[in-house]
Amino acid sequence: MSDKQLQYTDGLVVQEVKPQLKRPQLYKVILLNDDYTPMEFVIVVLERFFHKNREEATRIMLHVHQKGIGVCGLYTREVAETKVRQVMVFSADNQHPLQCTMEPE
Ligand code: TYC
Repeated sequence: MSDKQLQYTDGLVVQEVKPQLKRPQLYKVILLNDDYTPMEFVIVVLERFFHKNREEATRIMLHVHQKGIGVCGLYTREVAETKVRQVMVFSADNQHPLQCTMEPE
């Protein structure tokens, strides 16, 4: 999307303009491993807030369990912030220490 574009007015080429669309910065929403949150709870988090099916949720949960960290999905900033908040509130409400954070892609 970095090519210059020609802008047309009344059928005449009048000027070169910058492309008007920019892709938004995306953020990785990240889950962190801990020793206490039940595996089943993490799978439910991935199903409920990240719309993963059980198979994909299980794969991501096991990746985080084994590697210590893992990506749940890529989102624009405000969507990512909402997901992080939803996971943190849901975990605290259920007395689990599960940590969720975000970082620029
Ligand atoms: N390590 C946890 C256990 O053994 C499971 C777990 C997986 C916790 C992923 C957090 O983000 C996490 N019960």
